[in-house]
Amino acid sequence: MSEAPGSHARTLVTAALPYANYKPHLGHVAGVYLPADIYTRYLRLLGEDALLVCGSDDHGVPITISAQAEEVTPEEITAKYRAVQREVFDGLGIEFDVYSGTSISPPHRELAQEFFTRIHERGDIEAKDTEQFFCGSCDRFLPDRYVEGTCPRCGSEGARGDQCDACGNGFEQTELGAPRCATCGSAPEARTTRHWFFRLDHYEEQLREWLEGREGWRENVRNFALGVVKGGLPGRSITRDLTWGVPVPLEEAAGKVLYVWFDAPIGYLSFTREWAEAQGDPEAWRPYWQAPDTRIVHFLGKDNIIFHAVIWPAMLMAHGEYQLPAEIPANEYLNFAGEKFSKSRGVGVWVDEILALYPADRVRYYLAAIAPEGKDANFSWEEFVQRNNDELSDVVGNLGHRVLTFTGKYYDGAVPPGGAGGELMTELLPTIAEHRDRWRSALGRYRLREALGVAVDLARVGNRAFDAAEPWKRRKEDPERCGRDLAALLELVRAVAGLLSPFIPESAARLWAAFGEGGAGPTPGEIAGLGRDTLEAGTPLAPPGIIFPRLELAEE
Ligand code: B3M
Ligand code: ZN
Repeated sequence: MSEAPGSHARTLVTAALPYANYKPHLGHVAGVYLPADIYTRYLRLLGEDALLVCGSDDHGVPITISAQAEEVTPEEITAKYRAVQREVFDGLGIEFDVYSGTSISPPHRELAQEFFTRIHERGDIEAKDTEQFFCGSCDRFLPDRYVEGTCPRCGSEGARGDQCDACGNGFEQTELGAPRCATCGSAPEARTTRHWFFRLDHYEEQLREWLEGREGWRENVRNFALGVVKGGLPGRSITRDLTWGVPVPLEEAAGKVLYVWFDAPIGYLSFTREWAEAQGDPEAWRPYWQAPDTRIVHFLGKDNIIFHAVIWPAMLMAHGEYQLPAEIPANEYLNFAGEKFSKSRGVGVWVDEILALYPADRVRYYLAAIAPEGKDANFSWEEFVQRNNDELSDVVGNLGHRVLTFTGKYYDGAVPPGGAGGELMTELLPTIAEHRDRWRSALGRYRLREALGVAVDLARVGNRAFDAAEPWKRRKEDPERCGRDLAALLELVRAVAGLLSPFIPESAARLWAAFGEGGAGPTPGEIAGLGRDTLEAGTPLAPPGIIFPRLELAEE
């Protein structure tokens, strides 16, 4: 099953490599980068060994087309956007252990070439003379998105030479209907050129068996991949007539490079190796990729499923030295006011824009609360403000504030005695444990929304218990009992801070710091519900003030 803890010793978490030609918007963040960060933080809270790797996807036609449009070199455009991407992720507290790029990562070229060579030597790559579109007026071949036309599978307009975004299918470009050059619009001619094809058909059986065995996987991922495999896998061209990319390691292929989708996933490996080098332990990457007790988890958007669940596993099967992906939690899309995010049409919200108005944790909170897991989600400014106010300010913030302030004021700013074994503690501890188990199970199944809901729900339980305990009355009638109640409520607040910490790490640490433990976050044992201690009586409290002030809707 896909529940996290268990038979593995470590987890390598990856987030899809964004092409180095765009600034990620909230849609990218919500579906891929934030979930990967939250999941990694969750594993670490459990005391597990986890590594989060990412970087930019620097090669291929998406980059050369953008470079041409911005009148800069591919090196310049990739450096520019890689820096932009780092800034976006930093701003949101998305912490990669390494954020590199496929054109700058030192081991990348050699690793990608080695993949090709090995697969070639096994007889799984074959050369074929093919017809490719060539634009007479631009005087060049038109790989991938240099050519557009009608999708041969679903009939949509605007399909590109390598893939249709509408149906997610891949195909050979000469299958496109009504092809035209994406640069100048003219109708291309077909010309013969030699290319190398990965014989995916050699892996059909193995892929089918493997996919059928992936029981805990999201159905959308498994069914889509199985459908592709069962539909039959034609050989797939993995070379291109381009100069930007990883050169094909064959003499007869001079002037050609590897298809970007062949080298990009190898970036996960290159970046892990780069991370190991930076640790001063060049071999440290091995257990994450080679040990049978490792788990490789790829976070991505649904348009990348075919590459990660079919082609990349086939590459790994052919190569033979690395573990296959353990999980592929692919997400749906985040729309903006019912429409797809679109830079050209100015639809959507960019990270720097929202961070200029609101703290990162409020953005993280809302995006996790509406995470596009089973279906597309929708961003709305009103809902962003409302959920932050109704949930973080009124439920979590209110609970933390009143429990801590009340105790601070009437119980000398320290945990009152008698909590352990007290009436309310006896009632609340099992509830806390039950919420922690649900939270843990939801995150183990990549259900961020559900896990976050459990954390907020625990805070609701706390607010109801505070109301029922009526400490404003009881402190006069039975101050010792009231003290025991407050000790139990403090315990609950601390648990809420722990459960929220992967989602809103900065604010959770501030809440946690109220208990005088330096904001270090809960210990793994506490989060896992194993051998946890209750707060000691007399522990000094440092109420943090208002952590979640109510938000106003900014002028648009
Ligand atoms: N670069 C897709 C994208 O940026 C692609 C992902 C690669 S993951 C190996 O949208
Ligand atoms: Zn042209």
